[in-house]
Amino acid sequence: MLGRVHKIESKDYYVFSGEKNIVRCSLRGIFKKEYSLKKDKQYKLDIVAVGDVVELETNADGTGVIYNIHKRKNYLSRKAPRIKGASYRGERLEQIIASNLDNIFIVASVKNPKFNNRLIDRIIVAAESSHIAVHIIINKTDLDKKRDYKGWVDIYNSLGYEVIPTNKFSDEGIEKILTAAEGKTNIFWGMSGVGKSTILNRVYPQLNLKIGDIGEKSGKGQHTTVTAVMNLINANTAVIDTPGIREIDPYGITQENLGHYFVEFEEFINECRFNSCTHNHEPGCAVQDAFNDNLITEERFESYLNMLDSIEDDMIF
Ligand SMILES: Nc1nc2c(ncn2[C@@H]2O[C@H](COP(=O)(O)OP(=O)(O)OP(=O)(O)O)[C@@H](O)[C@H]2O)c(=O)[nH]1
Ligand SMILES: [Mg+2]
Ligand SMILES: [Zn+2]
Repeated sequence: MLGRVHKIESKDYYVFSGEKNIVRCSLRGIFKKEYSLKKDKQYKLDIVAVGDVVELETNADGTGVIYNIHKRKNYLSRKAPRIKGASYRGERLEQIIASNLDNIFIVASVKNPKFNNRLIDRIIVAAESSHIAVHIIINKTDLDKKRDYKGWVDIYNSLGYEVIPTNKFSDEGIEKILTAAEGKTNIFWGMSGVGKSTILNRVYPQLNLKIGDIGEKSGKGQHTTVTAVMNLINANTAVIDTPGIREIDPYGITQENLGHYFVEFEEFINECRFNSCTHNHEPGCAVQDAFNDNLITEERFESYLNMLDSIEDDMIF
């Protein structure tokens, strides 16, 4: 039987078999065995990810066993936080967030938590490098009476990304999300507390996802959503709600290839004098020229340099 992974809770894999039916599965032992054998050269943290297409057989008691995992069309990932993912050489493993994705809705809020364009740009890099179509939701517009967020709408629109302003007190943007998401697998990702679950509940009231409390003391966001969960809206449409993140280092991005995931650099990159140009200090850099000519915004160029600076050496592939 074919299925698609709905959510993972420690060793339990919940799998959609059909649109309405969820089977609690375990993983056939062979996977775990192969996995631990490879431990020393292990790159990835997870064997199975939310969104995976799997083959399962069911037991008499209604539970199931996953015996095959189909090759992923693509997946979204990041470097695992150091403590959890550190292997014996202290490298960071790849943490897979979800697989087989068409769209990502990057959710940010104008305030509470503060708008963070660097985080958006990091998620864009992760998405672009995995060939996932980017949409940006700017939520909590009710908290920005001066409408300062519109500058960001212009910046991201000019890059070709759809930007959807929303707030929980109006229907603005709901229809746009519904339309873009229809017939696709969609993941919602962003900082904790920006309103991912709130938005999903408004677009698909049947989901009834848990929402964070207002008036939390720290203002830090307390991770109301704790694991990624894929829900089916209809036979062809799936949405994945995710736990909020504080930071993201995209996996597998090097200083030399980072520029390729900043879409507005693309037309200049081939004009750089050096093939390995990182568009930072090198002479004859067409990207820096473009920035100086105001063809690339300061916001994005700074974000690029910030990211370039934070890239550490990946494992050798
Ligand atoms: N003022 C305002 N508050 C909002 C809006 N949308 C959501 N909130 C509030 O923001 C808080 C967090 O909302 P959630 O939907 O739980 O946020 P989340 O992104 O799912 O958070 P995590 O699950 O922790 O990642 C809740 O108190 C919501 O009521 C909005 O448009 N305006
Ligand atoms: Mg949530
Ligand atoms: Zn360059």
